[in-house]
Amino acid sequence: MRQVTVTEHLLVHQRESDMATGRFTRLLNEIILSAKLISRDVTKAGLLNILGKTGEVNIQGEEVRKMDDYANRVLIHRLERAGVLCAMASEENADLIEIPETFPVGDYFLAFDPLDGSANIDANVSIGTIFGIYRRKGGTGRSVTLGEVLQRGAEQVAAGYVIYGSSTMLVYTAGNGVNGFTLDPSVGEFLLSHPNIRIPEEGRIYSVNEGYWDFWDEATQEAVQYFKSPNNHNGKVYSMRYIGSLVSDFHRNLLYGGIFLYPRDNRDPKKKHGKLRYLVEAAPMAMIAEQAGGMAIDGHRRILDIEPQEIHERVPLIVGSKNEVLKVQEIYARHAEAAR
Ligand code: FBP
Repeated sequence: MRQVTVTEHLLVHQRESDMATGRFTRLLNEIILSAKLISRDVTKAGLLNILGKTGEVNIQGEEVRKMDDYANRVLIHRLERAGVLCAMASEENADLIEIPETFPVGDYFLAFDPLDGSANIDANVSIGTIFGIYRRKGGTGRSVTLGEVLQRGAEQVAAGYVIYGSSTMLVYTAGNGVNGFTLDPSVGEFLLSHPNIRIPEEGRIYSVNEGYWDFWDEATQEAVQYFKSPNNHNGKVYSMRYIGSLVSDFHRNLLYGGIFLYPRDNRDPKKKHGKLRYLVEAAPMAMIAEQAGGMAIDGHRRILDIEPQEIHERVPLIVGSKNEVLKVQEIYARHAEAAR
C-alpha cells in the first residue's frame, strides 16, 4: 500500500477547500512537529527527569506535571512563530496567549490541552494532546479580546488529538470526515493508517468513573444503570472500560463503538458543570465524533451548539456511538420532564 503522509493528505485537502491559502497547512504542520517532539520525550519519560510534578498549581487548581509543562511550552514555542495565529488558549494558561511582537499574526485561533490525562503519565498509561482551530470572528491586529475568539464548537474549522500510546497517532478532521495517521519513528512521518474513520452506530462499551455514583443525579444513575443491565435494547450488558484519560477512552470507543460519559456531579461546587473543559476537550472531541457519524451532548444540548463565555468553562460530556448517546438524551429528557 502506498504510504500517504499527513502533509500530502493536507495538501490534497487544501486544494479541495477554501482553506487553500497554505496557512491552515502551516498551522497543522506546527502542531504535527510539536507532537513529534512531545512523543519523543513521552516515550522515554522515565529516563528523562520529566516525571512527577513541578510544584506549581494551574488555573484549574491542579498540580502541574513536568510533562504537562513541557508539552505546553513546546506547543506555544512552535505555534507562536507560525505566523498564522491571532492568539491561543491552553488548559495550562489562565488567560489568552498573545503572539509576541517579534512574530507575525494571522486570523486563526488555536485552543489546546497540551497533555490530557497527564495524571496517568507517571504510570505509563496513554495520554494525549487535544486541539481545536477557529477563525478569528472580528477585530484585527495583535491585541485580541475573548469576544473575538470564543465561539460555538460548531465554528471550529478543524479539530484533532494526538494519542501517545503503544504507537503515536494523530486523528483529525477539517470538516470533511475523520482520518488517523500513525507516527513511523524510523522515518519521522505520520502516515495514513486509518482512512475515513466511522464510529459504529451501535456501541458495546461504556466509559465512566463509577466511583462518583453517589454524587450523580438520578438521570445519570439511570443512564449508567441502563448500560450495566441486560434489560437494555441490546439485551446484553455493555463492557465497562475506563482508562481515566479522555483521549484514550474516546479513541477506543471511536474505533470499537461505545459511549464516554463525564457527567456533572455534586462533589465540588466549582465542578457542578462537570470536570472537562469546553474549549480544549469537549468541543474538539464533539467535532470529531460528529464527523465520524457519532454524537456529543451535555445531557440535553448538542455540545457544538454551546456558546462558551469563558476560556476554562466546564461542561458535562456524553459522547460516542449515536444509539447510546440518543438513549442517554432520552433518559435525561424524561427526568427533566418529570421535574417540571
Ligand atoms: P487533564 O486534562 O487535566 O488531564 O484532565 C482531564 C482528565 O484527566 C481526562 O483525561 C479524564 O477523562 C478525566 O480527567 C479523568 O477524571 P477522573 O479522574 O475524575 O475520572
